[in-house]
Amino acid sequence: MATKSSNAAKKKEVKKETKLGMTVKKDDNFGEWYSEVVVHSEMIEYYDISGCYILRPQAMSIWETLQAFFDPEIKKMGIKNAYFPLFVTENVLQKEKDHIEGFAPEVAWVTKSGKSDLEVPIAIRPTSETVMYPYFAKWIRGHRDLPLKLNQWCNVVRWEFSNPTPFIRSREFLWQEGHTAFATKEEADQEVLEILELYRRVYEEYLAVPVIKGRKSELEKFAGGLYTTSVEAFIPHTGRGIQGATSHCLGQNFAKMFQINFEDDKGEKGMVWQNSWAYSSRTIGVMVMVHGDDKGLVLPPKVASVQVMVIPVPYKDADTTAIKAACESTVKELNTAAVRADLDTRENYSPGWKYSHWEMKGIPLRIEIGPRDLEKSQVRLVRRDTGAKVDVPMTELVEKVQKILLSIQENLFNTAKEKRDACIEKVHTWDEFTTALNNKKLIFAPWCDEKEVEEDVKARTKGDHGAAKTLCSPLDQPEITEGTVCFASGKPAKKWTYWGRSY
Ligand code: 87F
Repeated sequence: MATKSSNAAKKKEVKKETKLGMTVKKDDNFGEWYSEVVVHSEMIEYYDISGCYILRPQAMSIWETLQAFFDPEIKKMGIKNAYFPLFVTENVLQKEKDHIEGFAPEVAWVTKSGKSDLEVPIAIRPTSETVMYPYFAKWIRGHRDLPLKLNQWCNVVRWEFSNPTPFIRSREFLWQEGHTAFATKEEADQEVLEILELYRRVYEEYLAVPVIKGRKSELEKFAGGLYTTSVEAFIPHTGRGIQGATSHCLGQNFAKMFQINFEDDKGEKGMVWQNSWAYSSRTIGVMVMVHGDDKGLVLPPKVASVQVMVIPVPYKDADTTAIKAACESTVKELNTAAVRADLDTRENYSPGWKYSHWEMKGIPLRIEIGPRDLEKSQVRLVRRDTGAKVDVPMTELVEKVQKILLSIQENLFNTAKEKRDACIEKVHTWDEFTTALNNKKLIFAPWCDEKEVEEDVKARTKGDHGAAKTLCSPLDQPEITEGTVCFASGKPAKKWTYWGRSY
């Protein structure tokens, strides 16, 4: 039997834990809310180097789920995994000097081993073009060596100085980087779009985040490439766009720089056409920002390592043994049907405390089992996304749970899309543009597609919250009707383009 003093100790412990709940509302202070969610959901632990974060199992399992989707998909396309070194010499890095110029401040260097200076400093890869392409030049000789299609899963380091944010902008992050070389531009063009479609699926099918597939402007594209495509997401709470992933056609720029040549079937010399493409651990941050609420994290069932948490609800003199047994068999039955279910049997926490605890961690569905449920041979299901409760006969457990998980996945996407779409504002004039920008809109405008005009828009919108820029021109273009002019320059419009502030 528990003594008075040990009961008091238990209570104290519960109280201390209770303090770990969410204290900031998403609407009140988005930045603090985000930090609180990623830490309290146990995805992130802050580290003693600014801009570096520990990815805890809750985060890593999501990364692995996305990898388990993407990796087999690219293998079906004939892309093979490889691993290149983390380090690159200054000499090789400088080969890309025209494009690296803007990036140079972000490159981190190793200058010492122990107490002695290295003979030459070596850089830590910020991306691997310069690491890989000298070997592409070596490995590609004739047309039979093409296409060469490699991918690597790795970390990269970019010593960012502005506002580090877990997942979204960190100094070290995880990504996959694909690097491919073809004999013809047509093959390269086709792959760019195939990869972009996989990125759309990562966001929309797994993370339940709607994205726009589009092409980057000349100003926003990767300067080393020919053209850049991307998937763009939007965060309604901050009114900012965020680049979700990129798929570049590099053209022959790198082939020239690194002399990646081949002999075609007629014995004629040619230069390869290249692509590169990447998505990173930023995907997870976008998901958190889009779905999270005042109670904490909200996980789409497809990426939740635990989809269902079963919680026993023992009333004072209820048969706790029977309740526990029912909980255990519920978990077992769900696991057998490949539903990822777990059981919280801890006795030093009340059911109510557990409800908010697992809500904060984003578990999509909770099952409560109490004495009344046992009597009626039912369980109570509570959805994380809507809070809706439904009592389900134990005989229909698996079927109902599977159906609800699918419905949660669908509802998260639909809700996110509705909220995103409600932020889209079509504008035709500069006045409408600035008003929409101040109202945190995702702006859709006819544009003349001139670099100088985008630079001008940037300059004219510079302010405390950052300037407006193009996010992308959607691949799916509405018609430009006769006489439509650019919102910023008044010249004839060439395309419809999304504009806004961005991360
Ligand atoms: C930071 C420091 C040095 C971006 C950098 O997008 C170099 C760079 O080249 C740099 N930040 N970039 C562009 C990366 C282009 C490209 N690389 C392969 C991708 C996809 C994956």
